[in-house]
Amino acid sequence: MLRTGTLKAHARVNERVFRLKRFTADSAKPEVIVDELLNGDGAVLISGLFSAEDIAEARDIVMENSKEADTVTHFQGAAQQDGSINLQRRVWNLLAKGEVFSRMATQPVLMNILRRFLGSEFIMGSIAANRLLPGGPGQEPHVDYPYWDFHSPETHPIGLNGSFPMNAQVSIILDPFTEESGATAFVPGSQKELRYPTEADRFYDRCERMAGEPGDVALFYGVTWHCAMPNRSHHDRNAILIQYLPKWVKPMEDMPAALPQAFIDNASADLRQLIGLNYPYPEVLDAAKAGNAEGRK
Ligand SMILES: O=C(O)CCC(=O)C(=O)O
Ligand SMILES: [Fe+2]
Repeated sequence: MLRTGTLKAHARVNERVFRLKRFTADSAKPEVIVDELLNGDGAVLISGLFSAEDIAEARDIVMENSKEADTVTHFQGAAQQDGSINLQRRVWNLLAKGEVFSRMATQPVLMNILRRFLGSEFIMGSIAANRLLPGGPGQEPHVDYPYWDFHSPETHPIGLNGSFPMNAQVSIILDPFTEESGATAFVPGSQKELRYPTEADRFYDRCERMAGEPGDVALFYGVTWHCAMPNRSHHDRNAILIQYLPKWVKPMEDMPAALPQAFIDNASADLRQLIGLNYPYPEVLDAAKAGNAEGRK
């Protein structure tokens, strides 16, 4: 009896369909997606933006660059304490690690949505991979940079809320994102009130998953409560995580400092914008070209 009951319960879990609105390159109209991010669930899935070749190449580079667990990570305090932190690995500064990542960062459908969401001169704050090995740990439920330390709201301006966006997150899925493999969990609608989630929010009871196939993109507003979940599958769970910001938010990765000069010299107009070269503040104004540099006229 007990055994049958267990099997039935297991089958139901496997059949679960998650609440995540799905779009294609054609249906992902900027005004529709922006409304979903601000006023809907806070997250969407877009398919068909990347070729299988690009996804395979990106995955190979991530695997090659994460043989050791030797980079900084975030929201993994529990894993640090229980000794499983080496089963999740980050690869930072991806623009320097393969041309495929420049194509991913500047994907035209995403660029169009982001121009509308974050302002036409938006920048990229980080492009990194998150690899969860089999048995890898989940993260604490959180909100993303620049709100990521909002567990201490007094360090931010009084009255700060999520009514206008200072972040958009893109996860390019490189391996099957399932409940078992640790697909990112999120609470639909939680972006409407800027808060760092607490135990009382019952995150794990309420969460849905950004489930998807390799090549799918999960796009979400980073004030939506979310986290990577434990990888209980037998395969690695890789994703490219791109953080986009308005032009005036201090980026998380110092890309101009981390990239070779030749990369910067040859960067396309979109990439120059993304790495912050169109809005070069702070600047040593004592050394800046003399004359008027700002104003309507
Ligand atoms: O990899 C994931 O599923 C999410 C990662 C994330 O939310 C983060 O690192 O801020
Ligand atoms: Fe996050």
